[in-house]
Amino acid sequence: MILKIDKLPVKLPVPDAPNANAAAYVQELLGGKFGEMSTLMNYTFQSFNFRGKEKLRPFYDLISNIAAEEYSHIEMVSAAINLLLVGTTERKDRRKASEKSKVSPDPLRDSVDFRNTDHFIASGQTALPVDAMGRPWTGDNVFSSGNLKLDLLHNFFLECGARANKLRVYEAVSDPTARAAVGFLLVRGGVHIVAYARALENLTGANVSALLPIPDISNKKFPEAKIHEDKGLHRVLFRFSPNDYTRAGEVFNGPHPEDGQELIVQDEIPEGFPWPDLPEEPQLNSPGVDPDMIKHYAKILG
Ligand code: MN3
Repeated sequence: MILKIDKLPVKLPVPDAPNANAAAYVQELLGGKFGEMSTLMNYTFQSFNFRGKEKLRPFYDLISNIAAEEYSHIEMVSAAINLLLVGTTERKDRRKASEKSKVSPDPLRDSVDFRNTDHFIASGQTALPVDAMGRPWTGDNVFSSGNLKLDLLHNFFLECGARANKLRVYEAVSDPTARAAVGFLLVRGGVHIVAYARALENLTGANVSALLPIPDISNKKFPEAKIHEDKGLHRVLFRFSPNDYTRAGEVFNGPHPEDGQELIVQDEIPEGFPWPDLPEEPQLNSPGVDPDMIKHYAKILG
């Protein structure tokens, strides 16, 4: 069972201006092969399929716990995409002008030139489970072999691949909303990289931490990540459950591979921030029918 909390894990700034193409780019971090839907569903299915819990409980607790945090990441990235899409098509102005000329309004005209037309056709200018090219997320992105060493190795690779993609989205999109989302994900994904490295080390004795960071640049170089690392968020694993998954700390322990500070499991989940207000989009009949549009057609048919 899962406990759901109506909050976001990080405060996202409201964009100065809408940016549909930035939203399309950020979709990669939601529904891409290495996006948050992939981390969420990989760890979720691995936790559902976990055998031998008696013997390996700390590893089960670690994977289950991270799975729960990933849900908060799909929520946060979806919120960022929504924020970037607010106001990208015209609500009223062009319609008023066309009322005079008797030309039918086309408030979605700008969307023709945006990278992802599904944001305007399939959705009400909102997030979708697709990548930056609009390809739907698929269960093919889930790896759940049942072999713990192999699954942990996959998860370590998945988080490093995710980190590479986050860095590239950061380089492509300078919007503060997108960068706040990426900065936070770099830090929390960084915790999960360390968690899977440490899990492999505890399971096998291999020095996986010696590979880090991948790619070879510190989160501290990015201001939107550094603000969270300065608060210690890069070495805390939150226990996303009031009473369960208590043994993850038997795997997530020791010094952080980058700055040597102690890794911590915190029993309380983060406080969270309210969802930003997302206004109606009447030109998309979202959520309801646009009264001005009806008035316009009544007049010209009339
Ligand atoms: Mn994540």
